[in-house]
Amino acid sequence: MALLPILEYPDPRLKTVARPVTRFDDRLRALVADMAETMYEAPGVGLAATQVDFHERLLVIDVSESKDQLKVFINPEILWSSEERVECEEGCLSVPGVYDAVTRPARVRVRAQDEHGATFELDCEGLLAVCVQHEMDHLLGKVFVEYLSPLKQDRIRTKMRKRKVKAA
Ligand code: GNR
Ligand code: NI
Repeated sequence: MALLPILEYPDPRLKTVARPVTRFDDRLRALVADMAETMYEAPGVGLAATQVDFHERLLVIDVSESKDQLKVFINPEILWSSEERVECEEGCLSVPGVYDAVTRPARVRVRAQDEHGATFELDCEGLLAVCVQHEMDHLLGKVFVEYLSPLKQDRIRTKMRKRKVKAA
């Protein structure tokens, strides 16, 4: 097990579009374990492979209070989205300290594979629905701040640059 470094916005690698996972092998299962460890340690409720510089369609989520309900989604697809929308205050481990409201479909039905290649479908609502959509955006190279106004995005980039200077 290992903690993986998390890329921070506006790192251009966060714009990479992930490729489908084709091999359900021990390497994949080790990556899933490392991503889960990294998510729990951060702490966060989700993590996409893109954020740890692996450009494969893979994400982990745990929205439970007890932090013992790990969900692994490999090659996820949204089969259905509700017409109903919901606004949620989102944050992102790749944009630390930034939280803002994003509106998305309230419920989604997702098809994905687990770390052994078995296909499953899951109906998601609440924070799980928000999180699945937020993570799937990462796999397409999209960070939640891209839903905000250009002015806000500019302010966030400035804030992140100052953070990086301080850390250096
Ligand atoms: O930890 C996280 N919390 C969160 C809160 C509201 C909406 C989305 C998220 S996902 C985020 C972890 C993360 O950055 N995943 O990509
Ligand atoms: Ni994120």
